[in-house]
Amino acid sequence: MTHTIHPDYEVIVIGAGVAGIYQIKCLVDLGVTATVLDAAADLGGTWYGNRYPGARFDSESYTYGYSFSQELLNEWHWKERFSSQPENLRYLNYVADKFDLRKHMQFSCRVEAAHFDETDTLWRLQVADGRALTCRFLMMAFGLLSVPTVPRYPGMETFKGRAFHTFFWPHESVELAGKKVAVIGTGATGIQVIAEIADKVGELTVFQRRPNWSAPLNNGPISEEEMADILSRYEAIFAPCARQPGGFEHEPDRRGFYAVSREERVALWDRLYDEPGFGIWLRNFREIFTDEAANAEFSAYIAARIRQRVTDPAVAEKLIPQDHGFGVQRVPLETHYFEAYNRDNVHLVDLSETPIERVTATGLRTSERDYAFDIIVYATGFDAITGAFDRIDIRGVGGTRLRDTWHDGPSTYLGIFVHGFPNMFMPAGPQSGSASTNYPRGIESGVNWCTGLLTYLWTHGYLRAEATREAEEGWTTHVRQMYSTMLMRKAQSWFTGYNSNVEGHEHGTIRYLVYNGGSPKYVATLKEVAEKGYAGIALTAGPTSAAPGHGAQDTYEQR
Ligand code: NA7
Repeated sequence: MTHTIHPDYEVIVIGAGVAGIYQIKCLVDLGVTATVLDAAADLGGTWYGNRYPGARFDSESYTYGYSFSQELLNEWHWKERFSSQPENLRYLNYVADKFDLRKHMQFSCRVEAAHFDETDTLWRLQVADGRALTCRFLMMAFGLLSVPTVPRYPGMETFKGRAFHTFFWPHESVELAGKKVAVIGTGATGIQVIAEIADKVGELTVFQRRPNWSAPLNNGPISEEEMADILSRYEAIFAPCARQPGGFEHEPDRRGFYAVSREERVALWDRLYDEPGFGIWLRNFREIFTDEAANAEFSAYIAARIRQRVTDPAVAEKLIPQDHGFGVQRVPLETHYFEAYNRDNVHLVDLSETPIERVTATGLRTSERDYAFDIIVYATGFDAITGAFDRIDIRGVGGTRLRDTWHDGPSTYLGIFVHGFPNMFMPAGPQSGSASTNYPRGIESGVNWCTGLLTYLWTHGYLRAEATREAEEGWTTHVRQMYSTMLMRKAQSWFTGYNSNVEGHEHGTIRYLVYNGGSPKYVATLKEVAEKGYAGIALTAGPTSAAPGHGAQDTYEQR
C-alpha cells in the first residue's frame, strides 16, 4: 500500500526557553516546517518564570548570551556583569523578535502526551487545549529546572495569606513593605531572594533545613566603555568558554593543591573570594572536587569567612554546612546574604532542630511554636532534569513509557537519544554536557549538533533515527563511571536527583543526571560521532528523500 504521510510539522520543539528559541531559529533557517509549543503564556522558559526579587545570572552575562549571530552580539549591551531576570527576559524577547521567531511559537500549549507511531514513523502529540498534532521529529527543549516542587506539609491549602513558589512569583509587583514574610529553602534561589528582600519586608523568617555553601557574586554594572571592550573581543571570550570544562571563562588552577604551600592556597582563595562569579568554584584547585582532605581545607576557609560576616556566632554556625563540602552541590552565589542575618528584622529557624509540622491559616507551625505570616515563599527547588519528561505521557516503540524506562534514573545516548524512542531528540537533555555547564554554551553545541543530524537525515533520505541499545548502555555506563571520582556523588542535591518533595527521590538514591566530563570532551565526542556517520544511531531510510522544507509532503511506501 502506498500512502502519503502529512505530519502537521516536520519538527515540533517543546519549550520556548533558551534552547527552544535557538532550535527554532536553526530550523527556520533551513526552511523546515516547524513549531515551538510552550505551556507558558509567553517565551523565556526559566526567565519567563522565576520573577522573584534577586533572580539573576551566576554566569557572566556576556558568556550567557547566544554566540550564533555577530549582529546580535553587536546590538545587545549587557548592563550588569550578572544580569537580572527582567533584563534576561527582555534579551530573549529581543532575539525572538529580531529573527522573527515568534510566529513559529505557540503559547499556553501544554503537551500532555507524545506517542510514537511506528507505522507512520511520526510522533502524535496531544495538547491540553484538545488539539492533536503530528510531527516527524520531536525536540525536547523544556529545560532542566522547569518543574517547581513544593513541600507536602499538611494544611497548605488552609493558609489565608499569599503563598507561592519562587518560580511562580506573581508577575505584578508584590507589596513587601511592612509584611511578615517566610522563606522556606536556602538553595541558590532562597539565597538570592532572602538577600534581596531582607531590607524591604517588615519581618523575614528563613526556614532552613540544610545550609548551602555560598560565596559572593561580586556583581557590578557594565559601563558603555566596558561593553565596547567586550564587543571587540567576543571571540576571545567564547574561546576559553569552549576550552573550559564548565563552559565559563574561569580556568582551574592547575598548580596542584598539594604542590603549593598553605600560604599560597590561602592567597589564591583570598583573591577568588573578591572576584566576580564562579571563580571561587571553578578557578580553584581541581582537587576540591575529588579529594576529601583538599575539600575539607577549602570548606574550612569558607566557614571562617562566614563567621567573619555574621555577627551572632550561633547563627553563623547554623549557616555553615556540616553534611557536605564546598562545591559538591551547586554553589549559590550571593550578594550580602550573610549580612542579612545581622539585621534585627531577619530570623533564622533551623528546621533540623524544630521541623515544620504544618501550615496553619495564619502561618507555619514548627515542633516548637506557631509563626504568623502575610506571605509564605517556597524556595524549595525543582523536580530537576527529568521532572518535565515525567510529566508528559511519552511513549515510544511498543507503547513503552519513558517515565517507566527512567524510573530509577535516566539512561541515554549522549544525553540526546533514548533507545526505543526514535526521532525524539534532547538538545540539552539529561546526561548531556549542558546540565552541568554554563547552560547556553552547552545548548548551542547541542542544538547545532541536533540540527546537523536532522540535515544529514533529510539529505540522505532517512526517516528514522534511533540510538542502539548498546550505544545507550555504553554512554550511561560512561556517565556513571565519571561520578565515581567526584565528591558530588555523596551529596544530596538536584545534581544527584535528590528532592524530598518528589516521591521516589526523597531518599537520596543517586540518579546519574549529568555528564561530568566537561564541555570540551562532550563536544569532541559529539563531533566524533557525527564524523563516523552518526555511530551508535540506527538510521532507517524512507523510500523517498525527505528534503528540508518539504516535511509535510513526504511520501513513502508502507508495506
Ligand atoms: P535547590 O537548590 O534544590 O534548593 C531547595 C531548597 O529548599 C533547599 O535548601 C532545600 O533543603 C529546601 N527544601 C526543599 N524542600 C523542603 C522542605 N520540604 N522543607 C524545608 N526545606 C525544603 O533549589 P533552588 O531553586 O534553590 O535552586 C535550583 C537551581 O535553580 C539552582 O541550582 C540554579 O541552577 C537555579 P534541603 O537542602 O533539601 O535540605
